[in-house]
Amino acid sequence: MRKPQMQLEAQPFPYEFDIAKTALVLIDMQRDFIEPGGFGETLGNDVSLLEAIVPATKKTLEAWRTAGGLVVHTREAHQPDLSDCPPAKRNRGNPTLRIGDAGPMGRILVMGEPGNQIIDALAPVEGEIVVDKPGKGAFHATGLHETLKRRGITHLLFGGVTTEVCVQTSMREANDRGYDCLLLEDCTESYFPAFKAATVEMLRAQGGIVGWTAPSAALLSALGTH
Ligand code: C5J
Repeated sequence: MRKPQMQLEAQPFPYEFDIAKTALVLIDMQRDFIEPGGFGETLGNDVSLLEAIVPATKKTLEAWRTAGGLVVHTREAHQPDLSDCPPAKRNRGNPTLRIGDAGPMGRILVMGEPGNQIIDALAPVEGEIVVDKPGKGAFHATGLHETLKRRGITHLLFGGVTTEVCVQTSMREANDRGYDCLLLEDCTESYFPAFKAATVEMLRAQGGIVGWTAPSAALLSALGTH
């Protein structure tokens, strides 16, 4: 049975939401970012930092599913011919393997490859939305806004990786489209802890200029799950 209006303790002030109008959006919890041998590691990052959020994210996902809430999973994923990957993206940085190159988990950030899949612990189940996105933001070239509007979704709870790149971009895109957004602080991570801390601060600054932030325990408590 769905409770209508809920409130959870958040910063900069309590966040009110209705489960029926709210989606949990998990950004890019993919092997390519979280497991050794993927894109994250080829960029020179320590992927174990990201793996640390999996238990809290799994617990949150399971509680949200039990409450009957909509779940959206995104994957940063390109077409095999890379027609949706501009050179400006592919050539950026100095990775050992670029997008589209063959790595230990298949071609880096290419749709359908083993490394491009969401990690087993958080794998989507039937009825959940899976969005393949060619950019950092979940709304760019995906049709996600139209899908959410059709379902009457007005509020978004964000988790995923990395905090200051795809999560922050998606949350800002969502804010500009009129969604009330909250970032679950322990369900998101960066390869750079200082970047995560700064992102959490800046999103909720100035009275919640982009949205709210809260630990997942606050959501679990609002849902009556412990
Ligand atoms: C990055 C992402 N960091 N999912 N992608 O390139 O944040």
